[in-house]
Amino acid sequence: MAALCRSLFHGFVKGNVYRQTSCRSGSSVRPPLSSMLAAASCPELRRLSVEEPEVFWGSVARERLRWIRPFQQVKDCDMSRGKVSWFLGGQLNVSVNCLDVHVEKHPERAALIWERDEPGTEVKVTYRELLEMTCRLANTLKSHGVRKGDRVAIYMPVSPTAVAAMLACARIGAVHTVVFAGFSSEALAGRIQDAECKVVLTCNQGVRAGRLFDLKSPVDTAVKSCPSVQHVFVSQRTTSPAPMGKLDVQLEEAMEKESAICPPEPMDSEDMLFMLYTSGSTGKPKGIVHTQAGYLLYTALTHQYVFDCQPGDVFGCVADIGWITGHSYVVYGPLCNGTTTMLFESTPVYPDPGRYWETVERLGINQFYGAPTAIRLLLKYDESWVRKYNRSSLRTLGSVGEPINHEAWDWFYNVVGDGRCPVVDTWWQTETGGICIAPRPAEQGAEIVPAMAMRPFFGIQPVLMGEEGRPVSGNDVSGALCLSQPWPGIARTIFRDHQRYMDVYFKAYPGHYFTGDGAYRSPEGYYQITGRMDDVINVSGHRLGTAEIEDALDEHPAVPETAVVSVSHDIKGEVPFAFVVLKDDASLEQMAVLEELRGLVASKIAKYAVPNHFLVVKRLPKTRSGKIMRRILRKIAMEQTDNLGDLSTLDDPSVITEIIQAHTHYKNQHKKKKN
Ligand code: 7RM
Repeated sequence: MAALCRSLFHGFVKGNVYRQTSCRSGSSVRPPLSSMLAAASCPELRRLSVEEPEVFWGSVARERLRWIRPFQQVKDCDMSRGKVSWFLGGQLNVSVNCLDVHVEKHPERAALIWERDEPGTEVKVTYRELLEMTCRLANTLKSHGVRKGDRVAIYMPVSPTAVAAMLACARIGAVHTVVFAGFSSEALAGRIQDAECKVVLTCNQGVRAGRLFDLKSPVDTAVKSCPSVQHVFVSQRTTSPAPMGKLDVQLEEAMEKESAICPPEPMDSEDMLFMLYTSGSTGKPKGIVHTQAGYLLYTALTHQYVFDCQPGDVFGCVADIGWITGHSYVVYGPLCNGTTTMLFESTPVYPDPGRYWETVERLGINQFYGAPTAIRLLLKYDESWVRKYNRSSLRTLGSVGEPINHEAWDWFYNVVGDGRCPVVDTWWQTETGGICIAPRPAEQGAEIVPAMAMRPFFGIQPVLMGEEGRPVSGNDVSGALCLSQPWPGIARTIFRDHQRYMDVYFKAYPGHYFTGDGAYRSPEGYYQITGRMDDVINVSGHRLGTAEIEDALDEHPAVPETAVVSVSHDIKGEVPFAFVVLKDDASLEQMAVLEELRGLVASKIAKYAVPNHFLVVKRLPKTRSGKIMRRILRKIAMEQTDNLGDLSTLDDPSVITEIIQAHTHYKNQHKKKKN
């Protein structure tokens, strides 16, 4: 591994380092980090954050958040027991920090710019207006019986109403769980049931790339199997009327009737703010739980420092609110910092591949934050789609969700940013709450190495673990990426399953948070993420468990067993490849089976989870103890059969030749079809 990383990455680390020359010098332009810390340089802050986390985080939390009751203790954490608490004894309200504090200072500043699907039809919402919407929505929830601690499902694409719904929950102490509007009704139902949501918020329809899609009917189907749901609030996104059933409440009409003032609920620092489901290597998606103060502080601080975001900036993160990136860098971080944040409803290629950059020009976006998969898609088109738009407002470009390859990094930096804007490759996870490893370009003399996440954020202490489960020291080494110190943004538990939280994150390397990713530390001490070490795959930056897909496929009556692995894809990064064992009397040439398998995955999970490849095999390679050896299947799928690695635990080696033959046949069929 180390040798591989060396050959891949060493060359440009030496030869191709971009040093920021025209950077801002620390505390003079940005608001003081804290009066006590203001004089400190960034390296000093970094040192303080790791060596004296209580001093660092205590000062930052006092300075940057408005407290209803001050906290008495900065932290009480013991990672070996999976216990994390920050700012104990303190009370605050997240919506007050995201709205009221800004309304006092700049009520007419745009909080949101809703960049709707149709270019040129954007809608601005000021901080004053967003507070009003949030309060009306909060009062609506309250008058329908939603109380502190109740769970609220939000199945809506990004829009001001969806943001107001999140903040309304925060205002009254309810816990939101946003479910990406691309998930199937069954996936939605599973989440509503697990969280026992009292109400669901949705829209009649969604709009994307000029097409309308239904949201109300998947909700109707889902709630049939969700006895906890008492009301479904339906927001009217399009003019098409949605059939209204007895659970349904028209959201805008209900909000009209409510007061625009809603007193904020005082929340303990460690009360739940939201939960968000994410895929793991085994089992059903996990309800990742984030709490109030630590999460908010961490997203706000990372948002400011990683992107060099200044008050009044227009921040353009194109993520959907159904993912953690949307929570932390469309909603909570930017609003806590009083920034104007863009809500992007469309796609990178609608109506044409210039959409992002036309939006940058029209809205004057200062920081653009997106996914490598979109960059890889766009760089296939002519550069003129970028060049014809004025991008001089841009100061920082950010990438998130998966490793960014060199071609994409270079294009982002040179074409989009004209070689003028630092690119920050930001590594983090649903579980980390906010960015953990990323360059901080605003620091004086900070250098940026292409396609490297590089530097741990304040308070983050990465450790690379070797095969014997011990930290590997020194530089130019690889290992399992762990974080050895608690930080305020880390998830506190898995909803109603603390044992699983312990097992997944704290068991492999006792006392450390295990990320599931592998990483390489360069000779300069910079970090490069090398990818997942478990059975999680990353399709266009979206996390999927191979086990989830297998579970869906295995439901087919003709399918006794399947194994799903990932293969590389030049735009999506990775795509699922399914090895399928059929019952004796079935064959995949009976197209029905194949279509049924596709349909199963789409309906149980989502369309993007449907495998791009299906290969029928007689048997799967297994260890003597019966575990499927996906590692070998992946090599076969990737056509790397000259080195299959250690086969000593394999039960019956003849399986391998069988599968390789089937795969060769499949490839040839594929080629024939293409020609
Ligand atoms: C923010 C987010 C997390 C997983 C993570 C990694 C991968 C994310 C990067 C990355 C390489 C990056 N949350 N990942 N960012 N890999 N470089 N900059 O994506 O929970 O949905 O996914 O995504 O494998 O563990 S997530």
